[in-house]
Amino acid sequence: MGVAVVIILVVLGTVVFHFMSPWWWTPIASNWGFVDDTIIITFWVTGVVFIAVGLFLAYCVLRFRAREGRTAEYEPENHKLETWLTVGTAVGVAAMLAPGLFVWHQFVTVPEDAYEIEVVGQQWGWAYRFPGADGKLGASDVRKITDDNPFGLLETDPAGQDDVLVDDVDLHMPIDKPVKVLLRSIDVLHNFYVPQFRAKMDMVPGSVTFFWLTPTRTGTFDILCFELCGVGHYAMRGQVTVASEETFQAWLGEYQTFAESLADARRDDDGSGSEPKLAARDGATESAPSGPAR
Ligand SMILES: [Cu+2]
Repeated sequence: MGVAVVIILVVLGTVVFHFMSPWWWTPIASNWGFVDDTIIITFWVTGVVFIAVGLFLAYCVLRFRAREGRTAEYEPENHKLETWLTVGTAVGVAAMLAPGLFVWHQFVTVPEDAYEIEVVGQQWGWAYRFPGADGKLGASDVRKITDDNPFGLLETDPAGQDDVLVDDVDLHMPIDKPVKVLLRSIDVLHNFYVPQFRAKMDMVPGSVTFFWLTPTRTGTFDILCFELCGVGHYAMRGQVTVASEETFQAWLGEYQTFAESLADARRDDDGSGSEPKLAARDGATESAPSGPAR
């Protein structure tokens, strides 16, 4: 009797906790509401099965408890019951997996008019690149990375000359516009994650991964690295601000293009100020993870 009561209390307590718990997702800020829906469907399927199995267990403990003269009956086959359990399990698993296939199809089908931006991950910080007036991001190669060219852009690619380089962990995005986020890492595995966007993707050195979203709510949200990437992993954070197109363009206008930053860096290298600047950069590298080493 006691065991059955404990099982029933565990089932009831779990259900009450699920609905009363103060922990829930942070309010969504992108078009990926379908991602939340699939998780809620999974909660329903697993919740119903959990309650049914828990209550059935309590019933069996009570109904078939040990009594004087009662013996267990051995019944290895029950075709009717097995058919029901197989069909029920198949329907439950399909209900959990099928919505995920639909949402994944949407997730990898990028709208034609999506605005491309690039996120570059590095132990332990972020940097961003936006296409210039030509609307195209230029080619890059990690082997071209130097102090003067931290993104490793190919100087021979004209499409890259007007790319705007944001060497800062804070990112801005325009609202209500599909954005294709191209992801690149220049050292180890990272993962670009903004919880409010309900989208994330691994960043793999040597390849360019991507996801897309349409930001639907203005605000400033945390950017987290979601892949354990070294001792400074916890500090690999940034912020993304979703704002109007005008605010976004004004922010973007504060940054230099690749051609401008290269010319500036080379002018600095030629001048007398180059030594202290490089020394300061080396110092910053050694003091990581307090800031991005670049
Ligand atoms: Cu990381």
